[in-house]
Amino acid sequence: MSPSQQKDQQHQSSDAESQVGRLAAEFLGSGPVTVSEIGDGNLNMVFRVSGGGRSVIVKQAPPYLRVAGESWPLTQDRIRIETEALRIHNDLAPGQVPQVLGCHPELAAVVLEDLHEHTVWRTAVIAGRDVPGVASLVGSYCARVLLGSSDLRMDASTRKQLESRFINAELCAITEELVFTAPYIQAESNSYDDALAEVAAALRADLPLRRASAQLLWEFRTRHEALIHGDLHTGSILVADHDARAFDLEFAFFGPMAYDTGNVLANLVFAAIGHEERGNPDFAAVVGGYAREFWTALDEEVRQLWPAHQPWEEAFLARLLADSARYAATELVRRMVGLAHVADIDSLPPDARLRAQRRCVAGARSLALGSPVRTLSDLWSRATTEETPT
Ligand code: SR1
Ligand code: MG
Repeated sequence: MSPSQQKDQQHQSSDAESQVGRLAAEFLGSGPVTVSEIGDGNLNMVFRVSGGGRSVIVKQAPPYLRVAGESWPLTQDRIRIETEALRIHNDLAPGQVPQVLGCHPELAAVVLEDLHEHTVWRTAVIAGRDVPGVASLVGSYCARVLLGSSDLRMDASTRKQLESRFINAELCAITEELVFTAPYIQAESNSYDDALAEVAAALRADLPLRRASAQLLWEFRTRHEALIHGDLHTGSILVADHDARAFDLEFAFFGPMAYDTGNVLANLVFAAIGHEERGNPDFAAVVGGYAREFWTALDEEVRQLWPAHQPWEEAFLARLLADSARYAATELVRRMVGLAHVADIDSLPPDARLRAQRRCVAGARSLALGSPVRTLSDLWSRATTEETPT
């Protein structure tokens, strides 16, 4: 970069920071504010703005995908979608997402409460830090928002009108491409270690798995069941003791409930396999406990919220679990060979990483191609203990 380009960039970023500072000022005491960029996400800029002894978060969407730059334009309407989804999820599951303090659609920015004492759940889990109560809270969050925004609990006309506000075509297209399509073809966006090239080639040649993924893509596009988070994993949940808040709702749309629950479970599988391959079986067992707590809380909350005049909750729960396993399979594959990976696996030393990657793909095949999963322990053991081909 030339010195004049560097100067331009400094100007642009200081302009952006003063704009962010002005947006946040009304939520802070009078006096000077400091703005620091704290985000490392793929899509947006995230700033912490502090002043007068308080702080808030400002999330701003540039008109492109942050990690790719201007070569990948992306709608700024994603901030409106995220803001509305946060408000709706907060109504359905009070206190289980960050509070929206203000929204500035013209600047594609939302101001959020700063949960600075919380940690990203993935960070805590990788560090082997048990945060009590969190898995159950995530289970009850899923039950509340998924049932609450579905025809099971929401008036049909309200729900239909709401659905039209969450078409979210561009962000759904990202998921459709990166989760269900690219990992099974030779796509430029794919990225994996050389050592995994053989596994990636086997995935491309795996017709049954490709069929299963194509069918899940169809279901992702056509099952408009509830206002799902759309990217719910341990990296999009902030935690403190007995508190869990789902964040980053820009992928929200009316889609299949099992996409969210399957993603939570797959990301717990990454954590458990990561710990096993790191030589920490005890913490891997703790993570297995999280998966059970998550599903138990979800099951209990669904039964609590279930409408009395709909006598089919057993069938609903059985299908949700079986479909969660199928969606978990797509997440297990895409985080190994696709564009976006997970630190639980990528941070392992090379030999352990390769073993973990192979296990994730083997577990995915078992979930996607085996008989329908009927119990959480069946899901967990198939995903975490499947034999890898030698
Ligand atoms: C280019 S966006 C890549 C991934 O980041 C987001 O967090 C979603 O998981 C998406 O698939
Ligand atoms: Mg995200």
